[in-house]
Amino acid sequence: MFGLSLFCIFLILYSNYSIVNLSYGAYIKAPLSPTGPTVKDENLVVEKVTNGLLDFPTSLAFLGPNDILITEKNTGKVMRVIDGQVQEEPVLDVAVANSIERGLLGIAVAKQQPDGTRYVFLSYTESGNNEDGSDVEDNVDPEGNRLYRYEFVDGQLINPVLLLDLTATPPNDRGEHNGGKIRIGPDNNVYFIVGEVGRHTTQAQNIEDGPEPNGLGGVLRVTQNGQIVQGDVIFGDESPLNLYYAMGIRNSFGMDFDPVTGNLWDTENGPAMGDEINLVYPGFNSGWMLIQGLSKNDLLNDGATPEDLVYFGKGSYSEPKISWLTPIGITALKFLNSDKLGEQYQNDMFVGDINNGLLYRFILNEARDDLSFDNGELEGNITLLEDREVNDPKENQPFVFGQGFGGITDIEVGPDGYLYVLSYTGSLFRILPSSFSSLASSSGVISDTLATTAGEEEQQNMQQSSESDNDQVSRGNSGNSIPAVILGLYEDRSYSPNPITIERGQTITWYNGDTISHTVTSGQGDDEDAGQGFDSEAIIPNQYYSITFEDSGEYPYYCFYHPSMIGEVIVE
Ligand SMILES: [Ca+2]
Ligand SMILES: [Ca+2]
Ligand SMILES: [Ca+2]
Repeated sequence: MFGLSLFCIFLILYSNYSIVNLSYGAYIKAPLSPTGPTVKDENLVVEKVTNGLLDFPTSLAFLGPNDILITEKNTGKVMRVIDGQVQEEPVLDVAVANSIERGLLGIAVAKQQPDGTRYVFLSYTESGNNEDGSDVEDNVDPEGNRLYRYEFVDGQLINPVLLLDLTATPPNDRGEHNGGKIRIGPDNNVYFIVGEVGRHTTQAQNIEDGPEPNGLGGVLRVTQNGQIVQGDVIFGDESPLNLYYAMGIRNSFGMDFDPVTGNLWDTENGPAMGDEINLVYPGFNSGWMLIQGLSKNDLLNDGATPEDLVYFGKGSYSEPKISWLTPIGITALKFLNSDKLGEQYQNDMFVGDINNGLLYRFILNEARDDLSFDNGELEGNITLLEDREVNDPKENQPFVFGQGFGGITDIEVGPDGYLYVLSYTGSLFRILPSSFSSLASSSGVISDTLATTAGEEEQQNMQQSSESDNDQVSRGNSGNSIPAVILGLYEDRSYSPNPITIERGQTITWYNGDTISHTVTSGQGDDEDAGQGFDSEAIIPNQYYSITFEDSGEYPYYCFYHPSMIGEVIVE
């Protein structure tokens, strides 16, 4: 319908972004902001910690101050970062299946044993033939989703002990929902969260006439030696029920223990709806695959209520503390057990997402068994949150603490008490008071701006963006560029103004003023040739995209991710 010759698309901010890349949850993965991540609190700054890019980092853990281990999803390498320098040689390189959400996924470092032994726990989808990616390239089934204990000795991870061996073979031939995060609990046991691995439908997924639970779809708990934890029986005393701490979990990329109460909290991923934050008590049943999100909404459209779930032992259902109707691709969860960012943030919960690259802050109530919204700390319309549901991306606003990180895969608190944020785009950032920032740099941590330390790809993006920004400014000054704003999910009011009427040769610059990524894509969602005329791909919050229209005509457009968002350009 439209030829590309009709358009001069002079600004493509995110050339490294691809909407056909389905890895990590088939999620839209927010690119790193060309100007670097920022936080709202002007007393805090974001610094880049790592000098050198990591390959799709998934999790991090501290060995000590400025000494960090980071897992790489697709290579199976555990990289070490000392004083900001990514060391050339990995401390371990395992063979992983790495399709979609498979790979080297989780890491936890235990407190030193009395004899000086340092245990490091790793979770990964082990390759079926000792080669990385053979599940993709040669269709080799993975060996399993496995939890290992290693010892950290002389800069190497050695003496692996297999603690948990779960199937990684999905019924649907895909590689999603392997979970993978690991935490050491206040009881010194090892907690491991795993999804239902490509839609297994056992009783642990609340399918009453399904097979017996197989260890998937829950939080599992073992001792540091891989033994069953003795004491109160939660779901049952026979294998594998005696491994489960919680079940009915579809998939997760984040969990942490509240440093005040010791309660476990998690993030859970819904399908096309119903991301969640949950308080995970022993016996928690999250409801999948009969319930996702708030049960009263019946988002899965199956008419199921909590009474229809499968309960073992002390199992019981609880509603999420908050749920998102439109998924954000919720990922990491970490409590800031430090006052180093200011007392007002101490013990607050920080959460990341992969779709938008946003960092969220949640505050708990006084009893710390629920989230608190009406606390005077959150800005914005909190009355919209009384229903415990983010019905519209605008409702995220009170929680948004920082942005521009690119898809976030992990969050940790360092021995320095600062908040560390890992981006799938390959860098680790940390948030600290601006007054301490220069001090940090003199102590050897890399604190240069992105422009001087970024990898090649990042630099390319930045050049494009700064060129384009100049372009946009100069055109704006000459009256040739027409500003437009992307507001969010408001159907034909999503883009403003709408329609936009311009003359031939004029340029429109869309600014994404929403809190999630959107696109400007030619056509409508059900058109066969949608996107062939023009396609911005993801425009992340606070970024711009411009198109010059050379020929007269009417050009409908929409958001690829949210097809109900529609607009029109009329070129006279
Ligand atoms: Ca490897
Ligand atoms: Ca749930
Ligand atoms: Ca709401």
